[in-house]
Amino acid sequence: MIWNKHYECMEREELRKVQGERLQELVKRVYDAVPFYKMQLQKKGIEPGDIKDIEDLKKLPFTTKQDLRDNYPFGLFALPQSDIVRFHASSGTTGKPTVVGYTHNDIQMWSEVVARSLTMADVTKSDIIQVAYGYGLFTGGLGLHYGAEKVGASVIPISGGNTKKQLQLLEDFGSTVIACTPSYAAYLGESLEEEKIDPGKIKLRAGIFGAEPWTTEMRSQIEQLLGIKAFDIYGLTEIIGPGVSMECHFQRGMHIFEDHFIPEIINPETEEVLPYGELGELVFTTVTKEAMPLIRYRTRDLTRLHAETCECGRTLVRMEKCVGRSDDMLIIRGVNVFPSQVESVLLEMSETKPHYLIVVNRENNLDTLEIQVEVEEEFFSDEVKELEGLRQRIKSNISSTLGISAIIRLVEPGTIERSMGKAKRVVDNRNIQ
Ligand code: DLL
Repeated sequence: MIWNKHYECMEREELRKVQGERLQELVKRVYDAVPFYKMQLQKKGIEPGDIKDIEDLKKLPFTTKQDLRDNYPFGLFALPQSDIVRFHASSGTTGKPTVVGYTHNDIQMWSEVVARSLTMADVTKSDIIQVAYGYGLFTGGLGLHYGAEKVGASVIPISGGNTKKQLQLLEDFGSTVIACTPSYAAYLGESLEEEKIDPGKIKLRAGIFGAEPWTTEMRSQIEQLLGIKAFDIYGLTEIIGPGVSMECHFQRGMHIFEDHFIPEIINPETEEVLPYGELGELVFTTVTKEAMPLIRYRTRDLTRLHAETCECGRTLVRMEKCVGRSDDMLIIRGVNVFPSQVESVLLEMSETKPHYLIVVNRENNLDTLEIQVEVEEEFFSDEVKELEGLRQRIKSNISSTLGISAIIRLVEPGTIERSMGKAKRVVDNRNIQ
């Protein structure tokens, strides 16, 4: 089923017309209401009347995370506080959080895009959905919650963590769908085994996983552990939260809801717009958001876009799984390394579990890369010779994939700290001086 056939299957030419009209209106709106945007547009010598169709998007200035920080907390809002019905925020690693606001209409639009997303995983009113993303300032919990209610599913607002309770409700309430981060899904799967819960008693059939990068290898492991089909959902606080894009059954990328969020891919260094199919930084313009619309917001997520119509019938552009964020990329002895590359190598092997940690150190001015990964229980009881063989195989696969050598540390199951939300995969000790 398709939640909103009109927009999800619209001819691309027609969609571009809709985007153009909405863009024109957006630029007028922010020019009058947001001093920051008025200044940015004036700096480029642009008047709202200069924006006539979607082709003019590329004339507009970019917005960055730093701009949001500089205007903390409400400086980019286009409406007064009395029109705002909700705040959310994402906590950065340093400093102040990034704050966003929603009007009543924004919440409606958000529920609509999450409803479209859930429908891609065949979620209907016959489903019981356990929302195990965190509720609160983080957008995951409430975002999925409103979308699931819009679809008419029965929502269990359990939030993140409290694993024993999660398992109990899975069993007792008969949840058919679970929404959480992929790393937490892997942990839940493993806990099911540990608690010796009979998989026959669990009715789960689908998982809505996102909020952090995860590989197709991780997908297979989660699907096996939980006996479900795992779907990827993408979003970010600044744009709306979850529901910016989501993959359908064909799983050939995540469909972006382009009638609300216009995507572009740019070369992060030159800011040049790249054609479909090329890898670069994802940029979004929110054309319908009222409280805090953003023009050409640089997400720092790296991916590719594809525009061919999908077998599901949707004409919406698809984005590939994110390779990572430009600011997650590690440069180790001059070589670019993404944690997702390490994950792919590790999880291709059946002996390893989906729990790992990348530790970077600097010794005598030389960077060292250490990869800790948990190994299936049975291997630990096996002969040392076999463990050593496994270690060597991982070492050689890492070296041929990344182009640099790494210290591989095989650790016992349960050693690496579990996360109830976004997993911490990297410890970079080089910056801590
Ligand atoms: O993580 C929103 C969300 C909640 C998305 C629940 C999906 C499910 P932030 O905390 O602002 O918002 O983090 C946004 O997380 O720029 C990406 O780097 C990363 N991210 C989100 N979804 C995915 C995904 C939420 N499916 C940042 N794959 C984004 C890879 C993802 N990375």
